[in-house]
Amino acid sequence: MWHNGVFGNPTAGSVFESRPHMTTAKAVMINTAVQWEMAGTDLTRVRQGFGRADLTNLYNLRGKMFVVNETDVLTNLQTKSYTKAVLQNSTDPLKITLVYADPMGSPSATRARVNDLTLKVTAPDGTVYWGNNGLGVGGGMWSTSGGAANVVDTAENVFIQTPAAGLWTIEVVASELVQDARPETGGVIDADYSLVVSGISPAATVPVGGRVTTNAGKGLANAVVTLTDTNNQIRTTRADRLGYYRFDDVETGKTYTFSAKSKRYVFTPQTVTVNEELTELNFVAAP
Ligand SMILES: [Ca+2]
Ligand SMILES: [Ca+2]
Ligand SMILES: [Ca+2]
Repeated sequence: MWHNGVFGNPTAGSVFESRPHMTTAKAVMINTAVQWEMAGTDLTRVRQGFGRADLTNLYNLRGKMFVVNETDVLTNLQTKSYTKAVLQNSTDPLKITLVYADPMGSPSATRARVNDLTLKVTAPDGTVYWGNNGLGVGGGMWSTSGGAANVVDTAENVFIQTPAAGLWTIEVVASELVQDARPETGGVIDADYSLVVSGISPAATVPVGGRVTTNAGKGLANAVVTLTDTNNQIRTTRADRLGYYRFDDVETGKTYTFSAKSKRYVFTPQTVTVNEELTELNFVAAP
């Protein structure tokens, strides 16, 4: 499925070249597994894990999914935020899974995990769900709100059986990075992760904005900013008196070219794939 680009993912020449990261394969399996009812002593979380892997369910959800395949990176205490829409007529549960690969732990440590990434989900009405809260030992099939950040597990889930329609905010927080988990950036302690969200509309909209300034950082009032999509549909907005501009309702998962115009100044257009709210898509005039 990955090689066929079923999740809107990039692919390569062969099935060996286009593979998801291990954490993504794990996150997708957990996310789309079918749980048994928690009943008696046989089907507790300890006994069933996150349920039975279900490829049919995975395939059927492919158009209602958002997948981060270790492409986003955090340094200590940074947060990455995603906004995803649950549609009015959706009958799917909202399931969010974060998986990260932890550096090797020490057998003598009291806690096996080394780094701590954390999943926090905020409903359209502001209710907060922390990863794995209500899902652990003695818990049920679905998340309970409130609680606290999970500091133990390297797989964190938020499962909402009947999610409210509207925009949900999903945050991945690097609560504690003590060891490098990304050798590709030597000398920098950072970590990547996989995030799988199912039960959402892939066409969620988000605001995109930023500031238009001179080379010296002075905001350019009334600068005209243009957004062009791949079908050459154009939207235009004007910066306010401090140079800030904003487009509401930009469809996510698509690539746009943004360009700015202001008298006497020249700006380089920017081509961006919008996957989340952008607040700092800034234009600085050429000197
Ligand atoms: Ca955590
Ligand atoms: Ca690194
Ligand atoms: Ca990695």
